[in-house]
Amino acid sequence: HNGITRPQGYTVSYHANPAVEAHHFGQSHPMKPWRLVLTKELVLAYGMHHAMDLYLSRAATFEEMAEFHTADYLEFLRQVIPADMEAAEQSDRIASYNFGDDCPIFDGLFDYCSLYSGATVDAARKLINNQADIAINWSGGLHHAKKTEASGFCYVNDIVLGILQLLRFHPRVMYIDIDVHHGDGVEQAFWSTDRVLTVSFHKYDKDNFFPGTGALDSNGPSHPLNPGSRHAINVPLNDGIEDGDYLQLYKDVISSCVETYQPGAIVLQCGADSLGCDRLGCFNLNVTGHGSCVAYTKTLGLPMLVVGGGGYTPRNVSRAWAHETSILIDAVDKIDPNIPDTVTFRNHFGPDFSLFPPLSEMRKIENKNSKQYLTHLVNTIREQLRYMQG
Ligand code: ZLM
Ligand code: CA
Ligand code: ZN
Repeated sequence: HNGITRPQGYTVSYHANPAVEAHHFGQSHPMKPWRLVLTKELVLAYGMHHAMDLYLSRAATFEEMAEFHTADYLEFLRQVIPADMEAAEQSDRIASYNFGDDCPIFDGLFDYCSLYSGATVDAARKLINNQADIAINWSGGLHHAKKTEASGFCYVNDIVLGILQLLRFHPRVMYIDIDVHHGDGVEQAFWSTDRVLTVSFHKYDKDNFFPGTGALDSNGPSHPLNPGSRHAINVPLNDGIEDGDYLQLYKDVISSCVETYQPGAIVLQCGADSLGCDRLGCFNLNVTGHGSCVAYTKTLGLPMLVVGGGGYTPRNVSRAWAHETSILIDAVDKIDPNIPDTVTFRNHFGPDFSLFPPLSEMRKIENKNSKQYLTHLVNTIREQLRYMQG
């Protein structure tokens, strides 16, 4: 192998199950679980598995998922089949649980959900049992799912389940979300508690970008009797933000949050739809810029649960998550930025075979975030944090 061993002095666990990757949301649906195949192949080709503990994740049990979701919803998720989509008897419940074009009913839906959720729960348990310092599940990060409702390609909220595990041990957990969409499901799940601080960076345009929530002044229900009021931080952005500005903003916001909140653990959702050239996204981040946020978060030295999320240009999703795996095992300088020219990789990464193609230049979206606006965001959030302290 290529010399990646275990130089880190800390333990990284990697949770995956190839059974997740085989599921299909349907023709031309943007969510493609096979992007995980590409990610895993890169991780293995670079020999990163030599520096991590690999776990074949198991399916979360019904009871584990019922720590957040209702039994009614889970029971429906377990028994529904694609043909029910057209069947009149089920149509009321299908509509009320929000299944449809964004959240289709496909073969093996319940297995898919319980497998990606099991991996996040396993990862969280490795952290609380002190068997890992950093735990990774690229198949998780499905931040839109609600207690009784599917939303935005998400059915079961594995992140909420993972945080509930961490709360068994840590008094305070901080959640960070760099997916281009607002992490509404996680925010909502914890907005009545002061034991979780949620922070989402996202494109915000109330009427024209999903899910339409996450305004700067949306900090959870504000009431003197709600301990969770002000424990939601939102960083609403406009189109086209670039690496340098994003990283500066990320450091300014996250350092202030950590200083004030003093979390015992961090959950980082690494949605790769914030990269340039994403099919659904509208930012101009490069693989290196996205990765710098992961690298900065790692320097905080806290136990860290790292999950995936969105990402709709599969070759770039796999580039980002492979690069971020190398960051988490401290092996960036041992990774060849030229992807090996193998049969599988030729189709996806040719003709350049670069791990770091210039995404921000390939489909340039005008940067609508002025320096003045970004300064305003940081100042407002620091003000919010002062109020949060009481
Ligand atoms: N229509 N097919 C991000 C979740 C984003 C809601 C507009 C559905 C799509 C999109 C689905 C093949 C995460 C909305 C969209 C069409 C109402 C969204 C199926 C194309 C297709 O071609 C498509 C028939 C589909 C869905 C585009 N949906 C683009 N954006 C968002 C959800 C999830 O990345 O944050 C985490 C994993 N939905 O904008 C509509 C309003 C449904
Ligand atoms: Ca986000
Ligand atoms: Zn997204």
